[in-house]
Amino acid sequence: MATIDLFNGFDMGAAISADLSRATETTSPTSEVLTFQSGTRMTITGINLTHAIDGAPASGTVTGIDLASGDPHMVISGSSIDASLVGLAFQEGDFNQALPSLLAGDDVITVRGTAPPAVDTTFTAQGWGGNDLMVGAGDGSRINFDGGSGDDTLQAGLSGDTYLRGGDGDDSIVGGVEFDDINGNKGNDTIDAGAGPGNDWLVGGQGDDLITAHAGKNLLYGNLGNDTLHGGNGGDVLRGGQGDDVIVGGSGNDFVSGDRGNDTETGGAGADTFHTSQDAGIDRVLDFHISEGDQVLLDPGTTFHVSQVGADTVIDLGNGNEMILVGVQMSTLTGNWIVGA
Ligand SMILES: [Ca+2]
Repeated sequence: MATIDLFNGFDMGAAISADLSRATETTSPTSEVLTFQSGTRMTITGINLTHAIDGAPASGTVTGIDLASGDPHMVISGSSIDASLVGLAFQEGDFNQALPSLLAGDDVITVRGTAPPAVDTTFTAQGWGGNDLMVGAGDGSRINFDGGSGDDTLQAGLSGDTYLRGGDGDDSIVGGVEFDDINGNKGNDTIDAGAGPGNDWLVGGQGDDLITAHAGKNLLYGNLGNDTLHGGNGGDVLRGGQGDDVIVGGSGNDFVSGDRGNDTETGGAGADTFHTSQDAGIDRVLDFHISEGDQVLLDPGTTFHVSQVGADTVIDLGNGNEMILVGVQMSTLTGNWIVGA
């Protein structure tokens, strides 16, 4: 496990491809201190290090790297990789090539924001392999996290906007106060939009995902798998995608669409729109209240037939596709309760 700290806007994705021509270097079996032509200074620490004629690490074990160039810098400690992999990256002129090896394990990656007054800085970090913990600490920055493979935990923390990607594995992702753009990607992910009315975009990706929003007008999309979506307060757009989904709109005027599969939908308080179509499977709406202004929305050209089946109103869309308004008497449905066809 390595511990990685990124300070003041260090960009793990781009910053280390610069000029790696060495101006000075000091080597020993436990360290290598390099100054590049660009002025960047790097300290490599390790065990039994040897060094090639061109100065690159040749053998031994690299346990840490401190890459400092003025204010933005990165400190890696607790790593344990073959020094030749770092040396090879040097020879290729691209230190980034060493990162997948340096960060292959279960790492703790922390991005540290700028001190007030806040500076609009973007942090970019990747977890690569392993089950990583990625944390935003501080204020005034936006962060761009990619967990990579493994079951990762991403915690935005910072007050700025976020772009959070879970990658492979069963990830747990928590957004920040402002706008969050979150995608769990593969695996069974747990996504929480975090505090604040950020009007977030929350996508589950593949697998069976749990997505929870809070205040604001959020977009929740379960995508593939059997997903559970909670919209929280505010008028949200909730789409289940494929699979059998459970959707809870919360308060506010929500747009709820189970999409494909057999979905269970609850609009909550407010005038909610329940969308269905002729390939939507069998969807059950648990709280259709015409008194709240709830509506059923159909695609243009949809053909349908409405009937009372026991205690429920059933909208038959043909070919086994139905929307069931649970506990609703058809005789109470008047006015524009069903629109769009
Ligand atoms: Ca890792």
